[in-house]
Amino acid sequence: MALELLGDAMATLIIGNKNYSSWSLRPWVLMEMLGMPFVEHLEPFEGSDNYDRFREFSPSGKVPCLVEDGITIWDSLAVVERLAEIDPRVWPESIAARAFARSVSCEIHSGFTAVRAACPMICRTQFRFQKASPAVDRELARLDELIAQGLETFRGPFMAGGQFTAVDAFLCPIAVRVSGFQLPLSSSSLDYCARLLALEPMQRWISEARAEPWVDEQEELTARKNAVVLTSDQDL
Ligand SMILES: N[C@@H](CCC(=O)N[C@@H](CS)C(=O)NCC(=O)O)C(=O)O
Repeated sequence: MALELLGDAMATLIIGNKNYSSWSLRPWVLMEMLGMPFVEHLEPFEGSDNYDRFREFSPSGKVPCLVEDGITIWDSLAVVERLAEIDPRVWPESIAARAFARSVSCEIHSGFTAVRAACPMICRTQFRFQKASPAVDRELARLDELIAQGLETFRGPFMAGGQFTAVDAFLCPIAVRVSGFQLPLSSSSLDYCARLLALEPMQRWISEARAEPWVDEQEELTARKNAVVLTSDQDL
């Protein structure tokens, strides 16, 4: 796919499969929640090696990326920072809330590798997680800690106050994993995750994910190694 085919009238957000692409979900849900106009272009994963095909539009060979007036911005964090230049509501207003939101977003972006590896985001399947490990337990405890800190300090209902901002977008894929794998978190963290999943764009993302025909066997097998399948729209 050549970039010219995407059109340049409006920013185009190129995403992967809604069922699996946790990184794509972040800028997508943020733009949807803020009502930012964009064209969605979904480029499905085909097998385990999409690098050459994705390199035609994304320098890293990965999604998401944002194409705007012939400029390509790749990596979800860079995309979110570009969105912040366009719309100040991307980050919270107060310095303290902004500092917290940015720190948590970066921590999520570079961390939580044990939970990410053990519990891939799979929207269509309901699992029960069974492979606890010290690394996963530590990350879940940290997740509880940072959600509690955000809600207590900024008084909710979102992570850095009354409005949905980028930090909530970064937590949306985690909310899918928490619910999809029944991960053990505190009741206030579970309530916060449920609040994210109830948002209209999240409901739409999940129902569109469930309607997708593509199956990523590698992700599905990873999940099945670590968890029992409770309900699935997809037999392997
Ligand atoms: N750090 C990158 C990670 C992007 C990433 O890993 N994207 C995955 C999809 S969720 C991808 O494009 N993988 C290529 C592939 O599966 O072939 C970001 O934040 O955007």
